[in-house]
Amino acid sequence: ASAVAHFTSPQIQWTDALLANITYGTAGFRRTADPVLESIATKVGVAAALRSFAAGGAAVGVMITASHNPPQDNGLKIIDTQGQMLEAAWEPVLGQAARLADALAVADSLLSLVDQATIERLRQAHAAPPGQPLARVLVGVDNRPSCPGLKAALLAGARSILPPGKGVELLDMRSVTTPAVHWAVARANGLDPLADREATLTPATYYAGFQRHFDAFLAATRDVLRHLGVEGPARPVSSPTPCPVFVDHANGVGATVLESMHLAPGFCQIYNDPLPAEQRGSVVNAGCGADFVKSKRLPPGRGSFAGLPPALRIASLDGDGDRLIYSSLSTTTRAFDILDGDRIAVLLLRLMRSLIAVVVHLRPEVAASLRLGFVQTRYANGASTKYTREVLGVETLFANSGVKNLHALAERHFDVGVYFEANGHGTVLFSPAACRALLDLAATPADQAPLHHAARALLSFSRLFNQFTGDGIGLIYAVEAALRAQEAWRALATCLPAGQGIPPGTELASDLDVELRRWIDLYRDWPSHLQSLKLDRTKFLTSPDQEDVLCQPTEVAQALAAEVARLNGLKTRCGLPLVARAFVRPSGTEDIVRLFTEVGTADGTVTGDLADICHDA
Ligand code: 16G
Ligand code: ZN
Repeated sequence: ASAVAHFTSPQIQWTDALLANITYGTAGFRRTADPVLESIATKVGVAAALRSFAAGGAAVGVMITASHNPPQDNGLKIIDTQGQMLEAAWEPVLGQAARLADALAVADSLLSLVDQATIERLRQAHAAPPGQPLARVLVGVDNRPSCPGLKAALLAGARSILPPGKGVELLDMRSVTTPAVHWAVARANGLDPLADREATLTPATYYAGFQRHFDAFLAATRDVLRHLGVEGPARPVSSPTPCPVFVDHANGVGATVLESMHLAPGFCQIYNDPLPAEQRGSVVNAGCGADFVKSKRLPPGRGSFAGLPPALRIASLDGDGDRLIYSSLSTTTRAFDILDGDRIAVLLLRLMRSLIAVVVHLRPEVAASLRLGFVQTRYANGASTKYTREVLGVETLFANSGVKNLHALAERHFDVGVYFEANGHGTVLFSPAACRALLDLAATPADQAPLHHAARALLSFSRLFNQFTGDGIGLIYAVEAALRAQEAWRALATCLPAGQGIPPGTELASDLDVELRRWIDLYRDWPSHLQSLKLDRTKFLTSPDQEDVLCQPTEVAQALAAEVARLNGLKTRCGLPLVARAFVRPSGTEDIVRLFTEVGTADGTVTGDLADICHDA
């Protein structure tokens, strides 16, 4: 309890209303950045150091960010020793500790997280002479004005578990994106299954890897095509392209990172209004960024389009760089299409499926190590599910909202597990068997082309995906890679097994506008609607494994089921049976209840918006 002073603050009135909203959820702790959050930060510091100490000194991370929330908010999230979200069993205890004002009670509560032997070791460590650090905590922050104060409180908490000199090693990663902290923690603990030799433990090398793997992927793609005698313009992508992707960094920490990266000329351009770096944190996510685009269905704000190309491909990050939403904007007509997490997943699945098909055709025995699958949530548009299941033939499963739920399911079921939330959180995971297969395949001697080139392409593409949580910047590279090469790989996947030559016109995408349109036209979203209802969320209870099944209040569950059943019995004006879906669940991050509704048609075609299609209903 040596951090007594930090736990309690006379300014805080610990009212019931305040306490009710302090819980450690999928987003960690999140609220207005105030003395309460500062007090929570100290407790999180203690918990992170304790977790590391209990794990024999393995690194544990803490990210200070409120992601897509407004500038005046902030939050804290612990990153566990495996680079993933905090072990679920710690969440309620951490929540309980955060709600306590009394320092000794806080210490007791946190110590209840570890076993008696760990407490005994801690006691001995206090008496022992200085030596190796016994706990390691990595700390990253986004660019909000409240970050420095919260970081100081967090560090004070972390240091307090052991005396200086024999205690806690603190690694300050400064302004970084959330996924970079996940990666750094995993790396520090010796985990990064697909890492190449050049990667060292700095965020700069981590980010630089994306450009390198992107270049290597396209080079290998060109090599496969050249080997098979396919001629195309195959313009080197490192030279200026006429069509850069416009990055909307949400004025978040992604901006700082992008400025520090050596981006290939012409690859991307910053979309947002220019602001001095020190002012950005005060307007983070305001009228721009992934969440704004997805939930408001509007293009990110920008004063003027003067000097911009007529058609823009925009990639919107969120404030801490772990989400990505693409969009397409005509600067002349203002026509606007959103390419959300569902659609990003579809694009990646499409390319991944072709890459795997080619490699498996050339080396059939790897098929068992490269089983591809997809995980989404029930917020995914039904048209995307229909597309992945019926057009791509990819097994598609549903998890509850929250990255940790999708991550766990993808990890459990597939070798190559793509997971995405509609809101843009997602990545591709590779099982240990898949990693071994990818590394083995990539070691195929150069004289065994095209397998040598195809395997290099698959490995390089795979390295664009953070294995611990989705990385918005890495995903931009993955999407851009897919747009440039998907047609080539699709042709290879179709022609090679059929023993046919590659059609003469096959080439790396030479026109990204055409590729973008092709992506938008893969399927049409079914009309859907997401509403926030200002109801008491504590009254709503859903089934633990199926968040779309409401258990309480039973009257609401019954009324909703009856309405969905009624809609499902109806036909559209053209006589097509309706496929309706609706569910309510309490938000895990806001004091509201969310209502999702969607109407599609059995053959997948829909016309008009929800109001129109339901006109007769
Ligand atoms: C958190 C989750 C996000 C999820 C959202 C649901 C992480 C890193 N973030 O932001 O994945 O979609 O919560 O929010 O897991 P809701 O419970 O308010 O609908
Ligand atoms: Zn985020």
